[in-house]
Amino acid sequence: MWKWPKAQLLAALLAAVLSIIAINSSSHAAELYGQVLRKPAKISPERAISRYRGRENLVQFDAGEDCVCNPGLFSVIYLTGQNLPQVNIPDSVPVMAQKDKMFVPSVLSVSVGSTVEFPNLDQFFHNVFSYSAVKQFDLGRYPQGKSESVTFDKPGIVKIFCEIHYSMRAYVHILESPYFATSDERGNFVIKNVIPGTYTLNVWQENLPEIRQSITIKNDSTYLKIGQ
Ligand SMILES: [Cu+2]
Repeated sequence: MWKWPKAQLLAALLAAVLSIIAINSSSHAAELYGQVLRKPAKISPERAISRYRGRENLVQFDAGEDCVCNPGLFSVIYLTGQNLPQVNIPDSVPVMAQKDKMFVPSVLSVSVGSTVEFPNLDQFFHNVFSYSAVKQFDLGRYPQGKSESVTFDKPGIVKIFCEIHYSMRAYVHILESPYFATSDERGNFVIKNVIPGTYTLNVWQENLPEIRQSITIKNDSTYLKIGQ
């Protein structure tokens, strides 16, 4: 049997160890977290009633614990730039349910290529459709316990409606970046496993101008307050 000369073997081992250390340090990932503090866009009371039936009082900023929130309370925060890692489709299927005549959640962000389930959890029929340029579809009417799905294969924003209940409205954000999050109703968000570097930070919120600014992520956690 051929044997490695001792010195060569040691050198090979050392090279292997060094390459593992290099991989680990270059892939050291950071966390970007923070809070979006922009107030939702103001809409007239008439529009609020038709669009957020039962949610009129929640157009204000201070959402309660049991928030049945209107879409304007949520933000989508995402990083764009050069040399982004590939998006990965998680094993868990993203869901936008129909519950109490609302889409829940009313703002959903997913990786491009994701398939979203739209289960009906109400005791009456709903329908899910969109005329958005990014994805046009109509899932027809279906009863409680049924679910239909849509695969979103292009990036962009898709507005979602129900043709039976005019007040139902939601947004699906389809992202090409692996670095994104939807804030909770208080604006809190976390984006994990970001490779340090300089990116463009994008912040979307319904009916407000989108924020775009440069951001440098270092090796540790970065906390951000946006829009105050
Ligand atoms: Cu409906």
